[in-house]
Amino acid sequence: MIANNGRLKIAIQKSGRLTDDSVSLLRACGLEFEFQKQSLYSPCRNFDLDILALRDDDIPEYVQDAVADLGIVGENIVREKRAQVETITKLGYGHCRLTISVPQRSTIRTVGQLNRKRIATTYPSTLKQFLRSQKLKAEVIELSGSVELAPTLDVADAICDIVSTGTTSRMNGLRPLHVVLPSEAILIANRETMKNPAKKLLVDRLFIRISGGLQARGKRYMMMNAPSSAIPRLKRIIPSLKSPTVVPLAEEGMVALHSVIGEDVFWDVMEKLKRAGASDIVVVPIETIIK
Ligand code: PRT
Ligand code: ZN
Repeated sequence: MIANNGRLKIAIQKSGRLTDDSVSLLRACGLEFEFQKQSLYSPCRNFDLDILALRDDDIPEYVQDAVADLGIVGENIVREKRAQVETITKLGYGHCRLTISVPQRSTIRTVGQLNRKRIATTYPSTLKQFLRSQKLKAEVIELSGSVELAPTLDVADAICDIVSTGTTSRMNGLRPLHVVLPSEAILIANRETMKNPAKKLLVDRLFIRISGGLQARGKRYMMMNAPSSAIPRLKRIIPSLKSPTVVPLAEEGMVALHSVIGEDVFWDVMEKLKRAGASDIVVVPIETIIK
């Protein structure tokens, strides 16, 4: 049932690894709201949107059942719950991978050798689907947590669990064997919401803001002065998305060049630009890029 007050509802994780980044993402979209972990609803003051704080495991189903129109949750949870929802976009945070690992001393070296072995997991559905796809018969042992302890307790020969830095695995004497599913936070939508013109309009407005922030991520805006004679040289150095904007300056024979640049290459490029004749180089952060 879609609540009919016309406002969108977006579900985000109440308290956990995705919470801070999800709140920051919504704030970066210009949304004004108080977010309190204790309260279920946080209404936005300047957009027809209410934020619902929920356990991440419940989000896919609540979006599927229209308790919320939208949700931000790990792809791993959406897959595991087999939720019938629409994925709108990946969000670039909460990166991790659902991984099959075995004890360091295990003789299992290939996925094929998992046949007839015991694998402990909190992701039974995704694991079973993977085993079927590999035509493997293994016993899936469903646990509710602390999966990494299962081999030590001799409850399992392998585990299938979320890995991020890999520290937990290493500390428990496990080595990765196979990545079943790479995952990150994604924005999902209820299918009926996307067919409702008024709600779809709100979703589109929100999506433009979110993708603007995603486009701007890792990019800076760079401005510099240079003699016009240096333009061809400078243009070759700047790996911008489009050709840089060139603006004439009041001083005869001088121009200003503006360009978007990736922060990963910025220092290298800046040194080259200086050597090629650029001066007064100013670099500023970009909040959003609307295409
Ligand atoms: O209370 P609630 O049910 O909402 O939260 P939760 O405790 O179930 O989930 P939470 O907050 O731990 O994770 C939310 C989402 O973050 C997950 O569904 C993933 O999409 C994503 N994510 C990213 C992770 C990790 N990184 C991660 N490292 N989820 C879990 N982990 C676990 C991992 O299983 C391991 O046990 O963190 C531990 C440390 O990982 P390493 O490899 O960095 O040592
Ligand atoms: Zn959870």
